[in-house]
Amino acid sequence: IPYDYIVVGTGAGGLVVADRLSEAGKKVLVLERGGPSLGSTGGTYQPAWLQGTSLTKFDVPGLFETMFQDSNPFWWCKDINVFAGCILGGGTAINGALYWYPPDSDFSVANGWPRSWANHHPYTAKLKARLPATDHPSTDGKRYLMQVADVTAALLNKQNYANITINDVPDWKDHVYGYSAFSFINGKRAGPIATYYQTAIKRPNLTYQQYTTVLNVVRDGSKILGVRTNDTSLGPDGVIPLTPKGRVVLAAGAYGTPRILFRSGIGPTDMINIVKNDPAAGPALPPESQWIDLPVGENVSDNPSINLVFTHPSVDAYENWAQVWTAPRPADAAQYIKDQSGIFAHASPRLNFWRAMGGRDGKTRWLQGTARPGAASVTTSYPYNVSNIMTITTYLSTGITSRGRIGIDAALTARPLVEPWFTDPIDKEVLIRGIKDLLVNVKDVPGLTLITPDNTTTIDDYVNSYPTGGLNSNHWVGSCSIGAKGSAVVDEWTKVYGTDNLFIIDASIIPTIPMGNPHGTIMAMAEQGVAKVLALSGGP
Ligand code: 6FA
Ligand code: ABL
Repeated sequence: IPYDYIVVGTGAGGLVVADRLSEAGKKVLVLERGGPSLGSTGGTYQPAWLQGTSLTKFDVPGLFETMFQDSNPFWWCKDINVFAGCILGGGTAINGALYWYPPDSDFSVANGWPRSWANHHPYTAKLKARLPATDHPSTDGKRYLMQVADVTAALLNKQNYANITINDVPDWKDHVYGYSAFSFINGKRAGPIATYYQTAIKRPNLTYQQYTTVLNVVRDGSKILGVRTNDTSLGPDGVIPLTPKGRVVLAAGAYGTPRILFRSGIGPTDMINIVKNDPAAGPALPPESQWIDLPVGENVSDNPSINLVFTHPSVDAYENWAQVWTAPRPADAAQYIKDQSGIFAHASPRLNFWRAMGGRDGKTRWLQGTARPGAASVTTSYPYNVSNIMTITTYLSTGITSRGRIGIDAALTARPLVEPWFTDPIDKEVLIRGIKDLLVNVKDVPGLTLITPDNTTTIDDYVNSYPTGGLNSNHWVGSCSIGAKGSAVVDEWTKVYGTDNLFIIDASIIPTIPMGNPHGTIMAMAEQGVAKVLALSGGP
């Protein structure tokens, strides 16, 4: 105490930042509200069949679907009303770990990035060196439970899709499919926790404090003096100070970071007034003359997604993943314990595909598909064989024009205020057309049957009556967008406008939805973001 840099949050953004700042010799404090995840970080939560090993729920890829089927899901943030990980690694401790090297479009001027960000290649190369992707995560190099990939490939082969290794050609995203790629290493969840965190935590100039929630930054006008936490043993009123030239980097996620800003008097006045009315948070606000009006929480996007459920006689639905925690298939469990090979070395997805689509507004939107055994829900009045079910989730991706807003309610719970899916009807039109195109050849794949929607429901009706929350893809970006003064929250150095030394490096600064599931893009962004922070003069 005090610190050169205080990093708030240990998700996809925060861990990269913590590692690179400490590598540069800065005195760094990392604050995380959650506790351990992977066994290597002190995590211990495991099913009975893994007793005697150091493998946890978070380590074992094949336990991914149990994140949604557990009576004590302590890893979810309880004060964010969408799925968000409040644990070491954030979303990367609990996600499906689909991992894509970013295409150039993920950092293009056309997609809202400052020109100085366009050459992401050196930073993406740094990420790849630390965390290579794999599309064959089992330690024996074989692929398991691949029937869903074969069936989906058979469908796409009727439609002139090319079969590629997706991460070998990140910019090729039109009519391609390939095996799902993951951020797993040695058959286990890795991501930034098993890589960046491991080097960061060993450095004597880095302090890691878990189970500590940052409530707000403490500031005098534009100058940030430190952070206020919920732990009064860390300093008077829980406040931890910065060195005179010190900086704070917020990496608390697309919901967590805006809430910290609102509680620091930064954001739209309606949100700060909610804080003002809160008996605990209100008194910590700076005087109204120091409030900083920025579009925090606006410009939010997330992929709208629709599930299509099928059966095929070759598919092994793996009991819809319902047995993997309490009663896994014995041979598969034994194989995984022996050498981290087999079905448990994969998360549920098996194949991914992309195509480009034109809209009547002249814009191009990309459609992504993810195919997996099992299904979150089936709606049909016809009989079907539950042991043969599989899902193709269709996501609308880069190019979507719909935007929403996130904020806080009177309980200070972070939530969507305007849901971001289909606020532009053209997004919906394009997704419907993409689904119809995909389904044209179902009849040409012997044995393939669409069961949700069933054959009494049109695609238009299915999409139009889809429960809005079900459109959520958990890929929130844009709530603290990077961009030009006046319309954005952070500048090209990731510094919050109107402040001297407050930075943001997490999903919230990404201005438009990336091409694929975003944690690879977020880590590549963080490599570039932290390099810019270190290069910006005036710091420690
Ligand atoms: N992304 C992918 O690329 N592939 C996937 O397969 C994938 N799947 C999922 C998924 O299945 C689920 C259920 C969810 C929720 C997300 C998925 N994502 C996937 C998205 C991906 O995980 C997120 O986009 C990514 O993790 C976002 O990275 P960020 O760095 O922006 O934010 P995080 O939420 O990861 O981390 C925030 C951290 O800050 C957490 O550790 C949290 O505990 C901490 N924090 C929040 N508020 C704090 C506070 N006030 N004080 C201290 N710490 C705080
Ligand atoms: C992602 O990127 C999405 O954010 C997740 O929603 C998705 O997992 C994973 N990757 C894997 O594709 C799905 C599960 O497969 C479903 O069982 C679950 O109902 C859904 O997440 C919840 O959003």
